[in-house]
Amino acid sequence: MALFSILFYSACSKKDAVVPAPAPPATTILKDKAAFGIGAAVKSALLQGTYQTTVLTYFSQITAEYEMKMQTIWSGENNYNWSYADALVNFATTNGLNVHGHTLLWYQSFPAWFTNANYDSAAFESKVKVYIDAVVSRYRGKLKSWDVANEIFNDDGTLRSVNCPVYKTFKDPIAFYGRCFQYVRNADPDAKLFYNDYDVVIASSKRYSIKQMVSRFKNVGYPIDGLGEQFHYSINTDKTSIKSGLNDMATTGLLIHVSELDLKVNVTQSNTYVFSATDQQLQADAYQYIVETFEGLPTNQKFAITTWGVSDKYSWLTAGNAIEYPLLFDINFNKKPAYDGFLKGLK
Ligand code: 9MR
Repeated sequence: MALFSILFYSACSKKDAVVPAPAPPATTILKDKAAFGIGAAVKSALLQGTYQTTVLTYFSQITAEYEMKMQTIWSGENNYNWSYADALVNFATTNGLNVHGHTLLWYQSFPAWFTNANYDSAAFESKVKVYIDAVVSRYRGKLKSWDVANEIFNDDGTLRSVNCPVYKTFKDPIAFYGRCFQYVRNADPDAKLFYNDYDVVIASSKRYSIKQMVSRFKNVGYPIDGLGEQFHYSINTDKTSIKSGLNDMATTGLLIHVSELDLKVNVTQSNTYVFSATDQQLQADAYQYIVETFEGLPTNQKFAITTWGVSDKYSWLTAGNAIEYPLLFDINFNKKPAYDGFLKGLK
């Protein structure tokens, strides 16, 4: 009887073995293949037609290109214009997209009425706290993460002083930023809080200052969960720096966000530039390299990769009529080789 059973079951399993289930086709959709967020910066005015379909098909999260900046929302001391930010957040909620909030504090985005008031440090901070409370609590539970502060350092690691209202007002700007991270945490305890900047992987002095700030926050007890590196680079950006810089950022143990990725191809800014097949392939290779390098980070630190826009047609780099092709989709929303490079880079 036992022998019969063995023979019976082995015959069955042999039979099963010869009819393998067909392997599911490998997905070609970025958000489906990635184990982390795939983001796009969007503009609410463009969210219709093919632009909207492209966002919904390929991406899992969005960043507002300008709608959630202080200059857009804080129209007067007691006046808030929520219409643009609300539209984006409602769109995301309806369609199951995450929203990355960008950005609460940015030297370029303090409204004129605020900077013209020339507040002393106490008034400055209490107004900013009111703003943070209003914005962060309005979107509490709807946003997954916030860039709390953006671009506070120069590439040489010093604090940005030119046109920076925070620098002008505070003896110790870093301590002010730390308290702001705490205000955001208090207003939405579940949101992941990021510091965001550009050139982080290629400018080692800036990176060092960011890491020092993170250590200081940790020592004092100010909350911070992640670092964003914008990644506005080109097909010529040094790959060794990309790898060593990203790995160095990850030594903080924080979440890492490639937060504004785009890669220029017309590096000499020529008026007669033609996007050749060679450059299309170089761009695809560069996207692949960045995604592969990001994939090499510890699993629990891979927050998201966000491209700064969707189609080459509406990139901030082409807005001034420059000849550029920095994104994953061309002006007709067709996938570029860059898209395939990105896809190949995903594990
Ligand atoms: O791409 C954004 C552009 O549409 C806005 O007019 C501009 C000012 O709000 O900001 C651009 O986005 C910037 C981002 O917020 C911070 N990093 C650099 C980005 C490109 O300038």
